[in-house]
Amino acid sequence: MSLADRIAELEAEVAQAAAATAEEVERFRVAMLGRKGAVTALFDAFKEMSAEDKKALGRRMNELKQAAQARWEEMKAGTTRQGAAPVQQGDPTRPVATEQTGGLHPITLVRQRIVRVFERLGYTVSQGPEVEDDHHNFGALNFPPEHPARDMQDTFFVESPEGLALRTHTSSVQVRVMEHQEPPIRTISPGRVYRNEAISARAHCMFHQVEGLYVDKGVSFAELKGTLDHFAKSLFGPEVAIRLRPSYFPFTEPSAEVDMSCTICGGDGCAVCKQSGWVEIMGCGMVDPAVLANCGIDPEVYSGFAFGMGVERIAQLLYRVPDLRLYWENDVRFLAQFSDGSFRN
Ligand code: 2NL
Repeated sequence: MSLADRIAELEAEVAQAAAATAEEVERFRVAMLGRKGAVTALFDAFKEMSAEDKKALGRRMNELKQAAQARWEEMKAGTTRQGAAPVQQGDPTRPVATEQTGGLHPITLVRQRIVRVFERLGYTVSQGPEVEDDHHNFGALNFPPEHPARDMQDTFFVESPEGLALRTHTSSVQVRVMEHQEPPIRTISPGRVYRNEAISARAHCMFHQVEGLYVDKGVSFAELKGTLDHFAKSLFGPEVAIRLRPSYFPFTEPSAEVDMSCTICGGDGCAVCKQSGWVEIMGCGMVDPAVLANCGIDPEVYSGFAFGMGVERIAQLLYRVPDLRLYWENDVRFLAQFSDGSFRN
């Protein structure tokens, strides 16, 4: 081993030295600085070296000797450095901590809660493709050929000869159900939908919808209202009320927007409800007879109601989420707040 290497070795030894008792302190002094100690031996070897080597290493030698002396004084004074404390070895057989396991995404949690309310009323859950043809997304639902919703600005088209597009609502799934199933039909269709919009605090190009459809003999607007009142109270509490405002959708007639009494201020007026006491939660209406006919159901025999809501919107009201972009940023400081502990063991 070269002298330089030996110096480095002893420098490390000095830096890491620790002593718990006076005996150990003395053992360090003897091993390093005693007449037969390592540093003393180094100086003996140093004497035999060429003038050139002495010049190169002399300073380090002196520094090492000073460091060894200082370390010895320190240890004598009873000050052991932290880095030299004995290593605490944990118990490797201990079970791993489970507190950090994940939870369901707030949109998943709220979708499940919405779906549950309707399942208990006897609704089935239906699903369908996210890439749709014009007939299921627009044609069957009474969108005239020149309707603005069919515009490139609102719809993401897929390059294809058939004019496929990302579905803009899950009504397309319900069209498929009506085409294949005889009434009575009670179904809800949760799923992702896409609209070509600039992303902001209030809008996203993808969101989650839950649509509902009930078709049978003699289905009335009063039943629609009762169903939605039950839904709002189930999710937000028995004290909330709903109101319906006339509106327009191509696939329902009559159509309405559904407002709920503001859950933040209880209807007194606040920033969330813009002082009105009411917040919009969904759209609804009686299925247009032309839509029933398009799907092979005789509108002279059957009638139906339908509704559609945004899961992000419902979650925003349930959890007071100020900005829709938070849902998709994957920030655990946001997501961890919704963990219901169901994934813990
Ligand atoms: C909204 C409004 C709505 C429907 C969806 C529907 C489906 C069929 C026939 C007729 Cl197959 N209607 N769905 C009806 C009214 C409103 O959604 O604001 N969604 C986020």
